Amino acid sequence: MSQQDTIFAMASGAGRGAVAVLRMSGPASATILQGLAGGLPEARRASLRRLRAPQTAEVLDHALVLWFPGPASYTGEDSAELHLHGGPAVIAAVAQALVALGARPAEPGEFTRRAFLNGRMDLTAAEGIADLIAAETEAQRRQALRQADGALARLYGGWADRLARLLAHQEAAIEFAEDDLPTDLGDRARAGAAALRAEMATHLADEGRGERLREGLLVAILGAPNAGKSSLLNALAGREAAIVSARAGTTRDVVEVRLDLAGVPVTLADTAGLREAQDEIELEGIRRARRRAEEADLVLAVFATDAPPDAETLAWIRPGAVVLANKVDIAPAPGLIGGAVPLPVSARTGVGLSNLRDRLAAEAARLAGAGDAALLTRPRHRAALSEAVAWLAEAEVAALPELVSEALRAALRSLGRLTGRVGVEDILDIVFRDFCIGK
Ligand SMILES: Nc1nc2c(ncn2[C@@H]2O[C@H](COP(=O)(O)OP(=O)(O)OP(=O)(O)O)[C@@H](O)[C@H]2O)c(=O)[nH]1
Ligand SMILES: [Mg+2]
Repeated sequence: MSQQDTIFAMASGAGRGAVAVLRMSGPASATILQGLAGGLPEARRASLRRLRAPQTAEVLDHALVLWFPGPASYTGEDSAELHLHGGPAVIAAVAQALVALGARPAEPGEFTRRAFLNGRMDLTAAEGIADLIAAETEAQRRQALRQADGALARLYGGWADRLARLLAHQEAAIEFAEDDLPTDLGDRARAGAAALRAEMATHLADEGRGERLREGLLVAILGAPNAGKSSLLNALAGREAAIVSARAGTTRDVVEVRLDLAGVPVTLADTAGLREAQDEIELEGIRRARRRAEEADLVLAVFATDAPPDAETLAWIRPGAVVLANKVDIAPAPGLIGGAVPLPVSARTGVGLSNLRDRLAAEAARLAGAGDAALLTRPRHRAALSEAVAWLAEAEVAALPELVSEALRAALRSLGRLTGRVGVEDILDIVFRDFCIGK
């Protein structure tokens, strides 16, 4: 996978369409485009061209051609876009011509990888672009766009800059102890490390909201057989996704539907009714129900108003759980169930369902996303930042200046891995720029 290769790939989705966008990038882009379109069009302007097969000169398509000379392109390299007629035969013929002219099909993510390698974006922005393409809901789209725009790159890059400066001061204090430097450089480095660590710790204490928004929430519906779990799932999904019957023990497997709750993608899982079962299939269903409840971000504990609350579902009423009293059409909801105020609903008549939707949307907003703040979105971010925080803590208590230096350097490396810019070399530049040491 050489960066010297000129690569191409469809930028638009698979299948037939009015237009298919093919993207090319790499050092031979200009030559290849000349060979295919008979000349280089004006940069960054759409031009209508005949595309010809290199050997036979047969016209393959009439296409809009865009030429993006590097470095001011997405990848930073010379690149081009061909807006073809979107049929499979057109695409195949043009791809064949590109290969004949010396390009090769791109690997997954190779354009963005090149953009990163050419310094067009940091790693977190590249991840943001992947997330933007995968985004299914409004809140996901907003979070991904923020990240692709460099919100995390700026935050983490800013921290890395401050850290590099602290390290430079600390190194200077060691190297040039004899010279005419301020004497409290070491103390300042420690204080700076403490301030930085506090900011990072605040950013980390987000209860996983950014990660949850990116991945989607899992909400598990739990309750005794016949409580009306499957009926509620169907009501919320707006379709008959799960089988409902008057027989206790109807649902055996986990039945899942996807919902969009206030912009947060949610997987709502209906589960087997919890009880002391004999049947081995039902037992397996109940095991799965419990497992799903353990994994869930939110549990909906369902009780029927015409039956006493069962012990196991009561045990699932943990902080944050949503408690439902279903079937209020046949009996009134009790004021409290297991110490919690239940939401009165009827899956049959629809009473209380809009309250339930509002409540779920509020819970989703609480658990995932945070309006305008830039949140970390991947375990990778959390791991690297936690590492940096640990090293900063180390720097604050280290006994020797050299150890402070070591710890700061390690913290900087963690941040460097996070953004993908691991340069410790630039510290020297900062030393000399900040201190004018020597003559
Ligand atoms: N009157 C009334 N009946 C309901 C309501 N919700 C569900 N039912 C009935 O209760 C019975 C059980 O409903 P299900 O949705 O299958 O219950 P479940 O909790 O999924 O039951 P299992 O899958 O066996 O665990 C069915 O006959 C439903 O029609 C309600 O709000 N009011
Ligand atoms: Mg059911």
